[in-house]
Amino acid sequence: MSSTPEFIEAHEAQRLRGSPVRRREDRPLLTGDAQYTDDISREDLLHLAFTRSHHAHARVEAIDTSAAEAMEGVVAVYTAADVAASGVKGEVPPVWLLPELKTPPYPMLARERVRFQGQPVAAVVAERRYLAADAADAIDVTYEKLDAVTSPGAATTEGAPQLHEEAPNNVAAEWEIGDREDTDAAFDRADHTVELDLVNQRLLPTAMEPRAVLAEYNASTEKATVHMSTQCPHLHRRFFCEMLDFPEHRMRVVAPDVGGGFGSKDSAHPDEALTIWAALQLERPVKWVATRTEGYASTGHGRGHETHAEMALSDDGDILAIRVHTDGDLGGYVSTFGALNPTWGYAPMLPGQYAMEAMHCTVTEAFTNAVPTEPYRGAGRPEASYVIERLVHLAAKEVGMDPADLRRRNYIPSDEFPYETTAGYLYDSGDYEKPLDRALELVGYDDLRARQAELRAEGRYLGIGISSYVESCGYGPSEIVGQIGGQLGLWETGVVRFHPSGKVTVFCGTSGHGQGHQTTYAQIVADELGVDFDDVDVVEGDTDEVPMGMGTYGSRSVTVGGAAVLTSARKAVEKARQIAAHQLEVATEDLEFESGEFSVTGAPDRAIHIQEVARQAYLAHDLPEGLEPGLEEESFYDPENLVYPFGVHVVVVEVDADTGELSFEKYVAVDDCGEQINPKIVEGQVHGAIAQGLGQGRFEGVVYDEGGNLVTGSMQDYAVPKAHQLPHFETDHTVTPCPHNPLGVKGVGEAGTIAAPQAVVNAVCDALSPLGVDHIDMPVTDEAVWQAMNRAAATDGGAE
Ligand code: MCN
Repeated sequence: MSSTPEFIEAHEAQRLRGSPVRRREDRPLLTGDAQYTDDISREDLLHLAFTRSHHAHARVEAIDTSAAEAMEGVVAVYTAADVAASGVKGEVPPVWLLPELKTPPYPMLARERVRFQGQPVAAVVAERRYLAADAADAIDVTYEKLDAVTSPGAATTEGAPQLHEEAPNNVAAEWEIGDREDTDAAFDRADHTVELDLVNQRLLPTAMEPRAVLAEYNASTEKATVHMSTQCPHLHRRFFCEMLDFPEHRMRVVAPDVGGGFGSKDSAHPDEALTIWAALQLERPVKWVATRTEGYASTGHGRGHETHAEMALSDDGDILAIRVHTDGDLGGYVSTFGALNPTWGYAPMLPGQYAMEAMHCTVTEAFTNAVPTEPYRGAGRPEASYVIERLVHLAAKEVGMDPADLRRRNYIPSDEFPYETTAGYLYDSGDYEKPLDRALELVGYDDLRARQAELRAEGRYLGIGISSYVESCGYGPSEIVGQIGGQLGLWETGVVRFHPSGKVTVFCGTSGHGQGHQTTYAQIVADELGVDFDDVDVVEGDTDEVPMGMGTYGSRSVTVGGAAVLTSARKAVEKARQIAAHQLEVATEDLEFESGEFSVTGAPDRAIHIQEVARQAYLAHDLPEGLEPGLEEESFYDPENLVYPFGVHVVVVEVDADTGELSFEKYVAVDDCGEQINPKIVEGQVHGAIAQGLGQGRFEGVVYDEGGNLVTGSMQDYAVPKAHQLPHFETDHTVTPCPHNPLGVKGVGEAGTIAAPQAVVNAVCDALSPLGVDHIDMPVTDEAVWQAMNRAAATDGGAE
């Protein structure tokens, strides 16, 4: 499986790190041997289905469950009253708290009121899946319908329908960052200002397998086992145990193959918890698998920002300051991580790559009658990057500079890192001009500008969109996480276990679901120990096997998890060194370690391989005095700081002057994620993320109608991009190592979703700039382009 020519070459050169080793996890995924949650079955399995609210906002007046209960094969029917009677709290725990954040209860089953369409109101457990669904349909809920509001801006204006008594005007929290006075002063001094109202639309996570849970309870051992499509089994175990008042040491959570998560499987949802609760009640295995429509109507949505943004500039094109207000859409309740996205996950990254004197951002987090929002690939950073890069595009036009030149002029100089931004984050390392130069070279920027001018003379609209981004990922250290509201630590664990035969198992608390961790961690550890790549196996995603862990999200796995397994490998080498020295009867300082072999300095023939040392460690017949038998090490790695990957993406589009039809001509991405462990996987991650980013820029967007009905409730209405609709991606990279990470790595899993949306919008606005089109909200569909062209024609905005 791993024997690609590159692998053989890398292997012979004893350098797995940095090599494009083929992913060892792909075979089962590609041959149909993968096991997703819904593939798992049990003999006495029961199926659960939900009755969900048809209304976005209503009082629940009565629930008649009699018809469902009378159906043969229905085992149980539950409402909020049953949950209450069981004595459990059953509320989704908000895990990111802000000062004075309002956190009204988010129950597993709606109590007296529903606050979004799709909220679970009742549940049926039955012998068969379709019977459960039919019985759930037979439950008759009497509602008193209430007015709904689905825009965060509208929700906080006077007269809007009110969602929670605890949150007057639907305000969950008011939050700010930066310096208001300095920012205002910079604006007062500015030669130019630009401003923009924009919407960063809600998105639907579209994993191959929607959310799915199989819960079992063994009354004899009093243990619960939960197989679920999760990105973080240990965190989910904690959430569910808190919600269900269940002892944490008796619950095992396992992630089988997970067909994508994109952030939506790192939070606790009511329906998953309710399924586990039902299994505990019935003492029989219970499975719930969301249908696609059900998933869209209940899985945490992404984004949902409405923003007013301004930038102040000097005549020379220096960015002086930015001033931003964002209404962040929390949806009907505060979800697990919902409060983080529009605040700490977003606003500190608003300055982007640019040195500026001041910034100030205020955020209103609002309740709306929509699915609660959660992290979705990028989770705050795409929104920030979108704001700053759209402003920069407008600023270049305003001061009459080429947009590439304006960026270059304002980049934080490479010799000023680590650099504390005006928002207070400490960027670790950066060299922003390099990816810009490379991207412009790859796209043929100067020639393109010349061609654009020629085509314009012919009435054709070619557009070049630049997106220059920096993002923050690999969250930590835990102390800072705590200071900014996180009710969790963001360390990671890694265990390196030698077996007596010399083979190695690595355990890591991250939980890969498409990112190639099995391959990546094996590369790191095999290199460090000097053992064969195929002698190292990797285990993730099982709370009984991996001692502790925080999971995979926020592009943290390689920077935090990778550092943890590296640290443990290093510890194992140090313990092995003591045993080797004892065996060879020399001092530890007299030993050299290379390619797995300990040899005596100056006498290379006197040597012992680490895999033989492992055997000795377990035989334990002759160990140094006081040294414990065995060769297994564990580390909790808590990062020193976040990491700050960056890059430049450029897209070239042409807009049909008559129809508004948009075609992609070229897409170039140059990313810098520091040292790369596996360039092949990095490229795959960049490709997948660009596809998602272009999805947001061009095709996708949640639509609620005025009554709060989810119009884009199926894949027929929600436009996930298909391969043939996307351009060829030309990728390259620069390498600026992270100075505080032992591997020199930065995360890459979200880069494309952060970079791509504004590249598209900037390209379209660039194309239509002769018509005076300055902004089009995403998704930039052909229709949206056509409408913008018509509006421009109607107002004669074209005179430039
Ligand atoms: N890598 C590397 N060198 C680096 C950085 C990364 O070689 N300097 C490679 C490694 O092989 C690693 C992979 O890139 O396994 C991703 O690493 P990292 O950036 O640490 O991201 P995570 O593994 O923590 O993955 C999380 C990230 C996020 S936040 C989302 S959302 C996301 C994503 O990854 N969801 C995905 N990629 C996804 N890919 C798939 N197939 N499915 C998802 O749901």
